[in-house]
Amino acid sequence: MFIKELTATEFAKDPRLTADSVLLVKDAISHWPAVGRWTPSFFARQCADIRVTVKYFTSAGITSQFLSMKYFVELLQAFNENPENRDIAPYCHDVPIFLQNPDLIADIEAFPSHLLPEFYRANWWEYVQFFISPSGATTPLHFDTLRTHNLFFQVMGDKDFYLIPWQDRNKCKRRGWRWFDCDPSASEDLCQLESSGVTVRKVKVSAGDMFYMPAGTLHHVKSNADCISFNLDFHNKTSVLKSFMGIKEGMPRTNLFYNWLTFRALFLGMDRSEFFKKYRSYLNFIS
Ligand SMILES: O=C(O)CCC(=O)C(=O)O
Ligand SMILES: [Fe+2]
Repeated sequence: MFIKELTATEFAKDPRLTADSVLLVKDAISHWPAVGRWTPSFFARQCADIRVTVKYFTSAGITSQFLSMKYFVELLQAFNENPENRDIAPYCHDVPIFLQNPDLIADIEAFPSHLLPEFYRANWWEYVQFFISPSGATTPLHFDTLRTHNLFFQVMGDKDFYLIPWQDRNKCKRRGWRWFDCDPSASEDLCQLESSGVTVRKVKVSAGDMFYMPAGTLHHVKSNADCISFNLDFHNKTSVLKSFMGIKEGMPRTNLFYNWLTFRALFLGMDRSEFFKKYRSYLNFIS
């Protein structure tokens, strides 16, 4: 797996994503008002009553709750006072924040929508999924369920991404469609992976950075501080076609619906608002 790291100035000379390499652009978004302004307490004040999905990635599996932002931030602060039990790290995970509070878009200055396929550019903010996590919170190894590309923005704190290429997915104790029973940040599991010929790459993504993972990249993500991030999962024509091969590997039927819809959007020029009416539920789809 090829990993490119560029400064914002270097990236500005050739601002493109290439599907065969992971890309880290240092300080690409440091100038956004959100960087510096957005903190958990800011969200507790500005978005107190919006309802957010709070996930717990425990050793026994994933559980989730639907809570107010204010209450989630109280849980995060309580966890920070007593962080020993990682199993109860509350993680505000995959929240379509700009649909819930469009005023926040004003804190994003010059979103790089030119990096996306034309279809997504005008309404990029509709597709955003947002994350707030305490230090120590971990999203276990997985790939993104529709097998989309992932453009990721780190607004506060830093995260370690442990990355494994798509081609190695069946060497990593795969469970169902997209989860994996191994922890590439733990030395024992890492040794096992390496002895099966899997190379794990670690990338630190810090506040102000933009990060891109090509479709299907496996990632295990650990927060090293209170973190705020958001991503945008998107397809291009190549990735949406490849996504249909997931049928042979146990991809859920619901995914087939969203990928078929996206196929129609990208190949057949479906109307944007018609598309989004049907796609909207994907943003609350836990899989
Ligand atoms: O930041 C995280 O903990 C998870 C991020 C992730 O899985 C994603 O962006 O798809
Ligand atoms: Fe992911």
